[in-house]
Amino acid sequence: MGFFRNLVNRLSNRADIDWEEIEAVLISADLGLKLTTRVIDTLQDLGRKISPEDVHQATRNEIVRILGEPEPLRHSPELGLPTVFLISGVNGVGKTTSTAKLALMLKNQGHRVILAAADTFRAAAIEQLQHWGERLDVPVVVGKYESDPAAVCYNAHERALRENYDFVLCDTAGRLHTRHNLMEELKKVRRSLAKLDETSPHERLLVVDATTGGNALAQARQFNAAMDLTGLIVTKLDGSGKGGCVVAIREELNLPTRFIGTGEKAEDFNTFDPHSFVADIL
Ligand SMILES: Nc1nc2c(ncn2[C@@H]2O[C@H](COP(=O)(O)OP(=O)(O)OP(=O)(O)O)[C@@H](O)[C@H]2O)c(=O)[nH]1
Ligand SMILES: [Mg+2]
Repeated sequence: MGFFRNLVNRLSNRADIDWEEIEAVLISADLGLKLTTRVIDTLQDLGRKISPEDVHQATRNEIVRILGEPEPLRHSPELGLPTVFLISGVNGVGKTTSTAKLALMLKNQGHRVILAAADTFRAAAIEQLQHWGERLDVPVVVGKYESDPAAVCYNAHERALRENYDFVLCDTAGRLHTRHNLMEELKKVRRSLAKLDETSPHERLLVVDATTGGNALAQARQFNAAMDLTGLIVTKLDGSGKGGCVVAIREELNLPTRFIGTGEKAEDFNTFDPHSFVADIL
């Protein structure tokens, strides 16, 4: 955040336009190379002395164009079957916390939510989600340590159908022995969730940490290839991350950001709104 302030600091007291400086500011905001190049082209086409306000305006126009309007979720519980979310991402990005935060948000909207502790790779991960479940008063379906995560998700889905839950949120592992194993496991989880409802999991969300910068885009490419993602949850926007990955990932992979995490507490979570995001990032 604070892109514009950063820009003014860098560009003030300069007699000439320093295109490299402008480029450096845009790149450091994680907005991606394509956007940066287009902004510079637009500014050069103006054919006059460039002010920080010009850069601000051109960047803003590009971001607004790329992000568009908020997108509705793919499935709504009014249709009668539970809506299933598969939450994935590399280790430590905030999957488990975001799953719990999302559960609280949906519960506060009056929905019945059930969680699946599908990170069976670490015993502590199961306990972590169970702990959240107790705090939020939301049931958690678990399996044994090192048991099949696809079975845990299937069981949660089956229980949701049987007991009329509106949402099933599946938390998954961030690390297995290899990244290849992780992708294969996620594919298997996805297949098992399709057994009871072929349109499930309706939302396949990747969690990315805004403070990891350009890495988020690389992660999105990899998970999208394996999982055909439907969107993102971007966490740690309260930290040093600029959040530009939201724009870069939308531009390259057309993946909308659905939710954002802005702190460690359960309440620090919101539906993504492009308009307020633009205001914040600039
Ligand atoms: N400041 C901040 N911290 C966050 C946010 N989301 C998660 N965290 C913290 O990030 C750390 C990791 O969160 P987890 O939810 O355990 O991450 P994970 O992706 O489930 O991690 P693994 O299961 O190990 O892969 C915890 O200390 C969280 O409190 C956020 O939006 N802001
Ligand atoms: Mg976790």
